[in-house]
Order: sequence, then structure tokens, then C-alpha cells
Amino acid sequence: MPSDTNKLTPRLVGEFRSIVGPEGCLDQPEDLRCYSYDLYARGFPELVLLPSDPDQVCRILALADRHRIPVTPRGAGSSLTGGPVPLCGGISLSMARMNQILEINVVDRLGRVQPGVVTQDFQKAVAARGLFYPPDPASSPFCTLGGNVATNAGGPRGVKYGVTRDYLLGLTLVLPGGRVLTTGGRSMKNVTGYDFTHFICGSEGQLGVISEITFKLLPHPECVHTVLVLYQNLADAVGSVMQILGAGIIPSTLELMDDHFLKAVDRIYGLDFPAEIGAALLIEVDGPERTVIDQTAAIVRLVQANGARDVRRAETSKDREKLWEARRFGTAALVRQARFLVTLDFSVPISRIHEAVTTIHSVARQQDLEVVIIGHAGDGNLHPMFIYDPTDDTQAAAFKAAEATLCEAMIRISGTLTGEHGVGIEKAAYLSLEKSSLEIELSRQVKQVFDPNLIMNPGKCEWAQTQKITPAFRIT
Ligand code: LAC
Ligand code: ZN
Repeated sequence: MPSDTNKLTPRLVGEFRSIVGPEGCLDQPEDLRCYSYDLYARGFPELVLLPSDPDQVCRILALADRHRIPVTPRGAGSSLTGGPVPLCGGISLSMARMNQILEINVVDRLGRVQPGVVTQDFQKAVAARGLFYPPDPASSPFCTLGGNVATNAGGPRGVKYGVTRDYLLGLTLVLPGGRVLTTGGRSMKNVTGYDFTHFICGSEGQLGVISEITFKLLPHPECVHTVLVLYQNLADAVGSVMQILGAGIIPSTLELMDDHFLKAVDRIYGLDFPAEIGAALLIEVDGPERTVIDQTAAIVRLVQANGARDVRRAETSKDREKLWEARRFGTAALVRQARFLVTLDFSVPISRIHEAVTTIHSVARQQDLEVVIIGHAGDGNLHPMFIYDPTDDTQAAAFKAAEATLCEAMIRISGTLTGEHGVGIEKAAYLSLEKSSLEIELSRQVKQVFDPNLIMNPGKCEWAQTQKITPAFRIT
């Protein structure tokens, strides 16, 4: 935490207001509350600024840097790790009003956007031009592309298409002090100098504010088929994941859901799953029609030989949506039935998924905690969701113990702490389990080069581990 942080005096608030205009400056308690949380933690800003153009961002960062005012950039606040939650007061810098799609170019196969564009709006706009933006975080109907770049967001299509970073051609980053760094460009290939574009992706608002993004796009797939496979037990479902990938088939989506998840969504949305169902795989195959037909048939043969109890197939978009219902609505169904839910996102090698799932269950049992597991199993990214009451000290301590044990266990099996949600506050205490002291020291030095006064998203990654974090769902 920067020790020489200055106060946001009324005079200074007036200067910030004159940059963004009254409609872009919020300071009432009810406004501050709306910008005080994500899905993990809560922490109040002193001022919310909503710039409407890049020049305003530059002027805000120049003024904030001069007066050492903390700045926490914010997309839609759908993060799961506390990344956009201000921990040192100061400014919550919402990019929501910078939401223009600036260009879609079919020949160059690129899209240029402002950071506040909602991911699904971009997907639809490029699809209307016959193009495809594959990254598809579960929050795509409301999350924003700036947040996706800041966290290097993933999602169900990672197995075939990778993550946000894989679609970046160029970025504009406003640095503290107001200087503008433009990286990359419009060319598909570019090896001139250091690759700042991909380095900035995933930097979680620590280095500056992303004010423009150029994405590389693909041609839209000709055909998509979806299969929902129900199993009596989780081990069979995990076995099928390995068999499908082992057969050389790369589906565009290969999602795992456990029985707790399926039952929670069934209870609220009535999806009519048989009572004895223990797990499901949601599989999607895309590409040229002939290939999709052949690969879907091969997948159905494999799962049927591997304990599948029920195989439901869909080829039209309406039927496909039906098969996606459990996956799409499950987390909301769980949240409605829980006081608090923490979604972790370890990623492990495919061959270790079974071991990872078994470890998660046994650690939860040891700590007497309720856990639900879903995951983008096709790329080894697992989401254990722990349900507990953070106001109950015993349960809170049990969760902390489970989290610490799992972080160590997942790294031991060559996994990583976070596959797509980022470090934020949640993973800060565990960084040194995965990163060498040299890498942490170099990261610190790089941070200082971009942000010498340490105003950008302070409190994350370093001291958060010793602070008492206020959970998002707890009403304070
Ligand atoms: C999902 C979020 C938790 O995959 O990453 O639903
Ligand atoms: Zn996910």
C-alpha cells in the first residue's frame, strides 16, 4: 500500500469532475456501494469516475498520479477474485461508457474496440459479418472486453480455441501520469521487439488502463453440434474426457458438471435430470459439417462405451440452447441457495484431472465443507465451488485451510493457481507457491517501471494476504 497516498480533497474531486463532467462522476454513498464489490470481495472507492473518451482517461491518470490517488480500473465487476475491488479507497475507474465497437474489418480479420464493449455484443457484431471471436467467458452476456483482457479471461471454448490473449493484435494502454503506450498493430504476424501486447494481457489493472483493443478474428464455423452426456458417476465422465482427447478429437467445448451442480440447477429450473445422475459432460463440436457429423458420431460411440447413461444431441440452435441450460444457469442456481460461494479455478494437465477431482473431494471432506465441481475439463481448468458462511468463523477458517491445501496440491501435480480468473485478492497469498522469488522480484521491478508511484490497483498481490478481506455477499 503506498504510504504517501494523498487525500481526495473536495477541490481535487472538483478537478476530476471537471474532466469527466457531472454525469461521469459519482460520489454519493449509494453510488460508491454499487462500485464496491465483485463476486468475491467488497471494498469502497471514495470516488467513481466514468470517462467517455481516451483523452479523459489520460487526464485522470495524470492528475491521480500527481496527487498519488489510487486508481482501480473496473469493467463490469463480474470478476471472481476481487481484482476490480478498491482496497485503498481512491478512484474506481469504470470503463462502462467507453463501449464503442470502432471497426470490424473482414479482409484484415480484425475488430477494434473500446474496453467497455460487452463481450457478447462483440461476438454478435462480428458474427453478423461472418466472423468469429471465440473467447466466451461464462459471464459473456454482461462482462466487458477490457476486463477480459485485464484478466486474460477464458471460458468453455478454451479447449480448442484458447483464451483472450490468443486473439490480441494490439492494445492501447494509458500509463499513470497520462502517457499513452500503443502496442502491436494490425498485422497477423509481428515480432518487432518485446511483446508488450501479450504481456499486458492478464496484468489485472496493475500497469495502466486499457483504452483500446485490436482483436484478431476467425471465420465463423460452418456448423456446430452439441451433446449432453449424463453419467452415473464422476469417474466415468472424467474417463470420457481423456478418451475423447486421447482419440485426437478436439471438441470446441468439453465441460464437466458434478451431481451437486446438476441437482442445484434442477431444483430451481426443473430440468428433469434422472435422480441417480452423478455427473454430466457438455460437449460441442464445430467446423465443416461433414467433420462435425463424423466427430460427433465418434464421441457418442466413445461415451457410450464408457458408462454414459443418457446421451442427448442437438443440431439446431434452439435445441442446443436447451442442452446448455444446466451449464448456463447452474451457478446462479447455486448462488441463490448459498450465503456465499467462492469459485476457484485451478488448471491441471489433462492426465491429472481425475487426481485433482479426488483431491478436491477429500480436502472438502476433511474440512467438512460443501464443494461443487464444474470445469472446462477439455483444457484441465477446474472450478471447485465452495459454499460456506463467511460470517461463521469455523467455516471461514475451514475454507482458508482447504484453499491453502488445494493450492499446494494442485501445484504439486503440475497445475497452476489460476487458469482464467486471475490473481486479484484471492490468490495473492499463494503466489510464491508457483512463482520463483526471481520471477516475483522481476514482476515488482516491471510494475515500478510502469507505475513508479504505485497508484494502479494497489493492495493486490502483495499485502492482501495479511489483510482481512470482506466477502462480497456479506452485507456490511
Ligand atoms: C465459469 C466461471 C466460473 O466457467 O469461470 O462458469
Ligand atoms: Zn470458467
